[in-house]
Amino acid sequence: MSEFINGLRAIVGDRHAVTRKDALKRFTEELRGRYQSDCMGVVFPGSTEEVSRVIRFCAAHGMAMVPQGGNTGAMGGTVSTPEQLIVNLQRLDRIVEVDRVNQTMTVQAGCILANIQEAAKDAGLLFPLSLGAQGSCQIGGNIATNAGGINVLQYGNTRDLVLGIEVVLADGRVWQGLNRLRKNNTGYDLRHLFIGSEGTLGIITAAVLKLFPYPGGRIVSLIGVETVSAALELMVSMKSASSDRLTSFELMSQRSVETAVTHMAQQRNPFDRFYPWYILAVVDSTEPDPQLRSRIETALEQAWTDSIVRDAVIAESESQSARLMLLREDIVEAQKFLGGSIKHDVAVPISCVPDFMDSAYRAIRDYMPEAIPYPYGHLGDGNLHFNITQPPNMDREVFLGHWKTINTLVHDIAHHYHGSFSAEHGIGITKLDEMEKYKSETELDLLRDIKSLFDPHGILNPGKVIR
Ligand code: S2G
Ligand code: ZN
Repeated sequence: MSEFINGLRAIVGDRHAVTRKDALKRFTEELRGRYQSDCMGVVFPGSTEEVSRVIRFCAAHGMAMVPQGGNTGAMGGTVSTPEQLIVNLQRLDRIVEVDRVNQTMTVQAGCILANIQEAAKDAGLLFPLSLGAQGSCQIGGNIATNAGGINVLQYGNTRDLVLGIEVVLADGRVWQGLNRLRKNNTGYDLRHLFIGSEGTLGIITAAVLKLFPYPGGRIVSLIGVETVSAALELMVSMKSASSDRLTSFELMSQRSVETAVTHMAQQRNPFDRFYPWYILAVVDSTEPDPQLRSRIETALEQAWTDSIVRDAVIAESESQSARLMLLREDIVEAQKFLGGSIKHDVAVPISCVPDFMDSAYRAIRDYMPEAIPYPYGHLGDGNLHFNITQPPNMDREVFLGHWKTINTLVHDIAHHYHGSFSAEHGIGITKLDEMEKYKSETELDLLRDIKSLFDPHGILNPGKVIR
C-alpha cells in the first residue's frame, strides 16, 4: 500500500495525500451519523490535470474512488470503505471568471457556495442557489447532487443554474464542457447526465453558472395559517400580487416553530400565539418597489379578511428580514433537541400536498401514535421534509430502528400521489431500495447501462445511486 500512496504523492505532492487515521476523521464523518465511514486515504488534487492523473493511477491499480466536496450530503453519498480512496476537491477553489454581460461565473468545483454567492453579489449579480449548508458545501457537490434549497420556486434547481461543466471521466479523460452559451443545441446535452449523478459517472472539476440580477428589493413576510390548504390559497394570491416574483414559499409546522423558539437562542415567538402552520414568503425585485410592497400588503389583508390568514408580519428592515429567514434555518437545527429524527425528502404535485399531509399524519398515527411529525419544507415546489421525531419516552436507537418502515409508509404515500421519494437530497446509499421499488425495470436498466458505459470497472463512487 505504501507504494500506492507514494504513487499518489508523486502526483499531488506529499502533503496532499493523507493516510493518518486521526487526520481522516472529518472526511469520513457522515452528516447524520447513520453510517460508519472509513477510507484508505484522502487525496487533494490541485488541478484538473492532477484529478485526471489520480484517476488514471487508481484505474491502473483497480482502486475505487469516492469524490468529495464539503461532505455535507444527507444521503451517505460520500461514505467510503477502508479499500476506497477519497478524492477531495477542496483545493480546486478558484473563481475563474465573472462575466457581467454574459451573466455567468466560471468556477472550480471546490468553491464554497457562500463564496460564490458573495462573488456574484460583488459583481452586482445573484447566484440564487441557497441552502442551509452554504457556508461549507462546495459547488461541485451541489452540482453532483442537483441541490435544491429555498429559491427553487423562482430560479430552479442546480440543474437549471448550470450552463456547462468540466468532468474527469473514469479513464482519466477530461470532458471540457464549460459552455457559456444559453443556446447550444448540439446533440445530447451531456451536462445533464453528470448533474445529479453524485460522482458515479465522472468527477466534476469546474462549472459555468448562470447569474441573475441582484434583488435590490426583497419583501420577506411570515404568515400564520390554520391549514396547508389555506397556505396554498395564499400562495396563489401572492404569486398574482407579486406578478409571479415569489422567490420562496416555505412551510413550517407549529411543532417546528415552537421547538425553534424554545431551543434556539436567538429565536422568539414572532406572534402573540402559535399557529398550526407558518409560511415564510420571499418576494424579490431588482430594486425596492413600494407598489409591489403595497400589493403584497393588500393581498395579505384580503387573505386575512377571507380567513385564509390568521396573522402576518412583513419585515420592515433587512435585519428583520434576516431574523424571519433565520427561523426557517433554525427549525432544521432545532429537531435534534427532540431526539431521534427519521427524515424524508419527498415531493408531490403541489395541489396534492394537503391530501399527502392528511394521509401521512394518519399513517404515522396508526403506526406509532406517540411519534411526533415535524414537517417543514419548500411548499412552493411541493417538496416536503416530512420528518418524524421520536416519542419522548422511547429509546433513540429503538426509534431509529423504525427508519425503513416509516420511510416506506411515507414514500408509499408520496408514490400514491405520483410524487417522488427524493426531491432534492439525492440517493447516495440511503435510497437504493427506493430506487428499485419505485422505478420501472426499463428506467433501472437505462440507468445501469449509463453507469456501465461511463464507469465500466465500477471505480467511481461504487454502490451509490444505482445498484
Ligand atoms: C431544508 C435541509 C436538510 C434537512 O432545510 O430544506 O433540505 O435535513 C433541508 O432537512
Ligand atoms: Zn430542503
